[in-house]
Amino acid sequence: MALAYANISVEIREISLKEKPASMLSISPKGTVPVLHSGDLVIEQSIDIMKWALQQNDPNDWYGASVQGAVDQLIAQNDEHFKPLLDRYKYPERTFQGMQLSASEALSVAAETFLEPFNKKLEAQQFLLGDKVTLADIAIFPFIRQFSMVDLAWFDAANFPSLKRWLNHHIESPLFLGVMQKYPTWHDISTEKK
Ligand SMILES: N[C@@H](CCC(=O)N[C@@H](CS)C(=O)NCC(=O)O)C(=O)O
Repeated sequence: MALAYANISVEIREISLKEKPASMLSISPKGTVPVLHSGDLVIEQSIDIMKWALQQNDPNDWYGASVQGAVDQLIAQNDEHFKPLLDRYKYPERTFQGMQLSASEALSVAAETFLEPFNKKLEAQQFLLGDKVTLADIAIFPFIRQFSMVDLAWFDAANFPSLKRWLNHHIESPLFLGVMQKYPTWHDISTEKK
C-alpha cells in the first residue's frame, strides 16, 4: 500500500514460502517476505519498506515530522504486544516460547488492552492519531483485520462499532483493494525459459 500510495513502480514476485526461490535467498538469506530489492539496496522489514517509500513521496503526510514519534510508538506497541497475542489466538495448536496464555486468554487480553482502547480512541476521531490517516493506520489495520478473521462470528458480535468503522474504511479503500490482487507465483525457472 505504501509503495502504491507513493506511486513507486515495482515488479511484484509472489513466492511460495514452501519453496523459496534461490534468487530471493541470495539477496535475503533470512527468507522472510516482503523483501524489496532496488539496485544495491535490500530491505527486509515491511515497516522499513513503507518508510523507504514515504521518504520518496508522501503526498498526504502519512509520516510527516509532526506525527513520526507517535506513529513509531503505536507501531512498536503493535509489534511488541499485539502481534504476539494475535499469533497466540490465531494458532491455538502451536506452542510459543515465553507466552503462558491460552488462545482464549490471548483473545481476552487483546480485546481489553488493544481493541477496546482503539475503539474508544476512534469514537472521538476518525483515525488512530487524529482525523487524518497516518502510517500508523496503514501499518496496523492489517493486524486488526487478521484478528477479525480468526473468528468472524466473535468479531461481528463484539461491541466495537468505531473500530469496525475504521477497519471497514481501510478494507474497502481503493488503495487496499488495488493492491490485494492475486499474483502468479514466481519461479526462478521462468527467467531461464525467457
Ligand atoms: N517483521 C517482518 C516479518 C516478516 C515475516 O515473518 N514474514 C512471514 C510471512 S508473513 C515470513 O516470511 N515467514 C517465513 C516463512 O514462513 O518461512 C516484516 O514485517 O517484514
